[in-house]
Amino acid sequence: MLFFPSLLFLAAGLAVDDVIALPSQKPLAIEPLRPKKLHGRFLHITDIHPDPHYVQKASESTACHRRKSKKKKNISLYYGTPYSECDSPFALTNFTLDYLKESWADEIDFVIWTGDNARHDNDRQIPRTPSEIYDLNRSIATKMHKLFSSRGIHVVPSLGNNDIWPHNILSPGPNSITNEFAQIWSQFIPFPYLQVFQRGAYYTVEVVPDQLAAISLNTMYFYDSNKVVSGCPFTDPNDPGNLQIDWMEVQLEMYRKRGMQVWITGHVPPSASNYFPECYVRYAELSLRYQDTIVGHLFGHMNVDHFFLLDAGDLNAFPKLDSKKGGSGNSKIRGEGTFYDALLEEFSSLPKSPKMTDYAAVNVAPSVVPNPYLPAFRIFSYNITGASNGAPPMVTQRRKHGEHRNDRNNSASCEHPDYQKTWRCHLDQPWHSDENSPSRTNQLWTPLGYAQFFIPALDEASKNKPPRFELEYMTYPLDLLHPETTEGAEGEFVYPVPLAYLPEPLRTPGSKKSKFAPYEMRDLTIPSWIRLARQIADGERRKLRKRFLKYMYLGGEAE
Ligand SMILES: *[C@@H]1O[C@H](CO)[C@@H](O)[C@H](O)[C@H]1NC(C)=O
Ligand SMILES: *[C@@H]1O[C@H](CO)[C@@H](O)[C@H](O)[C@H]1NC(C)=O
Ligand SMILES: *[C@@H]1O[C@H](CO)[C@@H](O)[C@H](O)[C@H]1NC(C)=O
Ligand SMILES: *[C@@H]1O[C@H](CO)[C@@H](O)[C@H](O)[C@H]1NC(C)=O
Ligand SMILES: CC(=O)N[C@H]1CO[C@H](CO)[C@@H](O)[C@@H]1O
Repeated sequence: MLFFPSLLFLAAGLAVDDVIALPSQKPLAIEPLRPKKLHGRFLHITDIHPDPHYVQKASESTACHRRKSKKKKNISLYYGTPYSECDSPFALTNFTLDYLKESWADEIDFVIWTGDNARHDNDRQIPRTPSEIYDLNRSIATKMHKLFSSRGIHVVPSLGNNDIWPHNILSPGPNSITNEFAQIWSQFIPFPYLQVFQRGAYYTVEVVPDQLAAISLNTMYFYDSNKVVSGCPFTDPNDPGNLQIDWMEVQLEMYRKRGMQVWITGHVPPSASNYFPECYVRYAELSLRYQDTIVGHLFGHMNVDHFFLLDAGDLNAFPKLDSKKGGSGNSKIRGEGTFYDALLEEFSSLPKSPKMTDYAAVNVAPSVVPNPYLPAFRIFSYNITGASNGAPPMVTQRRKHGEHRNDRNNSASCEHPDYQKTWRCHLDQPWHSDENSPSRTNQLWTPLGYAQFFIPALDEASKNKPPRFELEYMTYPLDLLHPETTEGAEGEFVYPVPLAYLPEPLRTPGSKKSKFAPYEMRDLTIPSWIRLARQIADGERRKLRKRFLKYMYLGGEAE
């Protein structure tokens, strides 16, 4: 609310300083939050999709809005209907957020929240309206603020394709949508980025001041279902997708110069099937060029638990050009078969000894909405050994100079008129990869793993019997659950998963095997993701492959 007057001026295109005298340089409201103590963990939550019209005992074919027949089958449940096409009742979103506050707010340092906070059914009898969408967001944003940012925990939201009306369509800002979200999220967006936000709905936050940042992207300008933008064409520098990537490049360069590390976050994952081809090329190139600065990529939207790799090979491929390809929303990666088949094919095509400079891993978290699976969220842990708690940042390690890629021989293809004016033929900046950076070798800020929690028995919950979040699985090997040395900034033990949230047998050291620890990743560096991808692709590791498949669809229908 504090922001309101200045926002009006910004909306009118005037610089704030021209209009009202502000105390020099001081942000208006958000003081940088300084958590008292780093825990080395954060929450990733996505696709909440609350639906104010959801009613109990309605039929699934009405999006759980109305009763249709007397049939007992497929009627909606009080806390949400698992494996359905319905959105979340407030009972579920309230339960989830309250649970997160009670159980996790004291255990985490920040919250990555990757969008879609409005219902997304297309019930013609109750059409979605902008004010309903804004209300839903406001209600969840207010709650997020109360639960987290008011207690010193940064919340980093990003815009989803259903947070806007009509869904999937967002024209270049400033517009009513970007202005509305600038207000709804005023608690979360640092003041210096508000003006940029009004133009593009992206911003960045230093989640650990001077040390670790998150960049929140507006993927609507990259998403090929957004029919009012042209998808980062090389010939249009003012395309909002190009402007956003330019901005992202500047942020990465600044953070790199400051020796900081960065999480890239957003709603629609950066895959060739989701993004306009030219936006995808630019995103992939930037991800690899700043491999020494980006610790990871966190996205939502798909509602399917998975990861995939960005690959330098994609930049050297010269496919048939088709900048506005058709198809809608949650399309499969490519070709026939399920999404799982496509991922398996991708993992299988990894070379025997991949060059680590050529990859980045993208993590896509499952949704809170039980459509079409079960509600879930992730608690990541990251290395805080050597972090300076609130004190001025330590002198950071100087990063290696960038290197020009000499294995890219585009000249033949780039002489072809079809390609001369595409990004592929103009991305010749040196790449900053460094084996000794947190994305490659476990050290301060390296992501270590995540534990995923879900509600397996949502169908057994009722008004008088609240559901329960349980551990679904973790990426850690069992021996890392019980650290033997003190590693915290204040010399305390740092557990990747607080012991109370582990199943009973795992709370004491000594277990050798557990169904909760199938991946046994020692950290979430790029080499670790590539190793896992290769293991999943290995026909001999059938058990592991089955687990990966199970987590994707949870026994529901494979898409
Ligand atoms: C009812 O549920 C079953 C199994 O969960 C599913 O196969 C079927 O398509 C559903 N019917 C409708 C009308 O949604
Ligand atoms: C959800 O929480 C809000 C307050 O945050 C409350 O007004 C609303 O009644 C709750 N709804 C349900 C179904 O629990
Ligand atoms: C690049 O490819 C072209 C045509 O295929 C070839 O003539 C040229 O020698 C190659 N250059 C390098 C540096 O490999
Ligand atoms: C964190 O990084 C340090 C090296 O800087 C390493 O010694 C330590 O084992 C890592 N901690 C964890 C929990 O992996
Ligand atoms: C549906 C809903 O939760 N609406 C809320 C939107 O936000 C306004 C103001 O913050 C509340 O008054 C509404 O109840």
